[in-house]
Amino acid sequence: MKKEMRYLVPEDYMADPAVHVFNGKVYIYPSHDRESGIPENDNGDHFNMKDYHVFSTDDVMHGEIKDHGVVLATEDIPWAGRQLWDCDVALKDGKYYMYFPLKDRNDIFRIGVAVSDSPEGPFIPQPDPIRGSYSIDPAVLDDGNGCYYMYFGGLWGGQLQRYRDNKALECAVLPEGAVPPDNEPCIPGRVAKLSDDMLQFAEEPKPVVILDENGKPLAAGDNERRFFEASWMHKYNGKYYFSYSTGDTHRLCYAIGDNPYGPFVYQGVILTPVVGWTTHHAITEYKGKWYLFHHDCVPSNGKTWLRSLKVCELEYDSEGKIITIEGNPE
Ligand code: FUB
Repeated sequence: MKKEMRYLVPEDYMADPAVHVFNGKVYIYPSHDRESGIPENDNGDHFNMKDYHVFSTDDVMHGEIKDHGVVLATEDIPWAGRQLWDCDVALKDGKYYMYFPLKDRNDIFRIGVAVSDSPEGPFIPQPDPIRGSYSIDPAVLDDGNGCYYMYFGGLWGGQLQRYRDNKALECAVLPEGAVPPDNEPCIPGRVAKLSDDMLQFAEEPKPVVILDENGKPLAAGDNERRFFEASWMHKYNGKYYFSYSTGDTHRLCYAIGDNPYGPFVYQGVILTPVVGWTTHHAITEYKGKWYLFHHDCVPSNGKTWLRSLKVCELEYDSEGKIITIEGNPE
């Protein structure tokens, strides 16, 4: 389906939106792309971001998008190496917790936490990353019952292939093959409940298993459906919708489960490929309508590391299936 699309911050490059409604307003927490001169590679070194802005609005499609300025920067983070990638923010007991992936000084991605009294920041970072954290793209679900869950992980430059059972491997392993006998399961994203103080994992991260129509975990070579990065979780009619990017096939897909841990059953494509390499999103309800926040590289003429934030409406059919949206229709 073709949709009315809006570029949200045309004056700058922003990507990877996380979006929540706090105090009756929509708050957008994107990555802040910039030109750092680093050549493009499969490790994602060209995504060399170093700070975050926060934006807010009370009219998603047509209202003013207010820029609250820089709310966290690498120079403020005691353990920082490089590359501030996709973040998310959660509210608990009047405090706002920003979760962010950043490489430490050994060039290993960890997930950090920064705290604020306001959704507009500034966010004050904790001295160390979350114990036992790894990889990228944290997305936090407030389950509405006092429990918060972090979904995370990303392949290739996101380093998820370097871990099995939450332990670092000596050598990264990317399984392959979509058909027997090589149909190894794909590397799953991860989910972990957060501690009561929101600053640590309350448990060892678990795999986010996505099943196909036959009840089998999606295979590693099933590149058009398997998890790559960009986890997001939302609830609709009491079900848990886990959505994600397929990375090298450039789709946003989703799977549905009955609880925050899954398993989730694959459903289909939310957004067809956009101009650019990465695709990344947030799904949020506001004033009775659902929105898909995402990004593309049209304004930068296809420079994959200079992405622009977009939004359009998202709709479900009568059975709760998301109606597929065309990324960049002609
Ligand atoms: O912005 C850097 C990385 O690109 C994100 O962490 C991924 O999800 C992809 O959008």
